[in-house]
Amino acid sequence: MKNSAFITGATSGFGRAIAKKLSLEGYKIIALGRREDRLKSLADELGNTHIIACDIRDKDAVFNAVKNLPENFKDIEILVNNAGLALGVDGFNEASLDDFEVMIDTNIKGLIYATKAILPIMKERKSGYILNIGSVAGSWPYAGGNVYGGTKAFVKQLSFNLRNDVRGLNIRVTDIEPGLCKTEFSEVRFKGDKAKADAVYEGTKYLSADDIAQVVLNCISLPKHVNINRLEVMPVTQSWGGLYVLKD
Ligand code: NDP
Ligand code: 8X3
Repeated sequence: MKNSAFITGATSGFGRAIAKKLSLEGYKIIALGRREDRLKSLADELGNTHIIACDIRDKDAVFNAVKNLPENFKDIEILVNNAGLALGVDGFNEASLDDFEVMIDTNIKGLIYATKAILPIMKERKSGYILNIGSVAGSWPYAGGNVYGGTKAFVKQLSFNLRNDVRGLNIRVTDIEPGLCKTEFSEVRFKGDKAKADAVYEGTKYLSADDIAQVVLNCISLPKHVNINRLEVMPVTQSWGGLYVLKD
């Protein structure tokens, strides 16, 4: 049995697929998310899984959960900071400030809480790998991407800066930046409007959550002296739209 892999947002999409993939590789899984029923069914399916049903925005809950990990799950080698969401595609002026705050609190502050709680364990063990799930939205602007893209640009830059701060500790850091992938992401973004969510993926070949889980596993499987700094992954069907020029 390998060490523990701590995965945030493990109730759905990438997180769930990554938990399954790493479990098959022999890692013990620590799975965090809000939907406890889903965490329980994941644990039943995988075995050797410790579940943490909490909101990543709840700083005390995150720190307490890490502090109170069962003894045999304390050897965290892998942290996948995956929990996150986009809300809406409105322009900045029309979009809801509450939605902005949820994205900032989850994608930025939640990621900081989990990393701050777990990094001392990796430092102590002088070994670890932090994989942050960024997005193409952190590099490439699009209409309605405003604050969501901003949070993912933060994830990228924090990942780079973290690399400097863990120098000498034998800890790897990678920002994985997926493009179009069908998960519950768009249902969340369109607040349960399934028709709008489905339209995002209609008529094209998108990535699967398992593709991203495989990318995570590929990174982990590289020799320990190799650090991928950022890894952008799109389906072949996705490319850039070019710059927009307003004409009279
Ligand atoms: P899903 O909606 O399928 O999964 C999101 C996961 O995040 C769920 O497990 C959810 O769990 C968890 N989560 C959300 N908010 C919280 C919270 N407050 N506390 C704890 N957990 C939370 O989407 P994806 O799998 O696609 O998204 C995973 C990550 O990938 C996100 O960071 C997203 O921004 C990013 N991403 C997605 C892309 C895509 O096209 N799908 C592309 C690029 C990046 P629960 O609701 O149970 O709490
Ligand atoms: C998710 C990908 O293009 O919808 O981060 O922002 S995108």
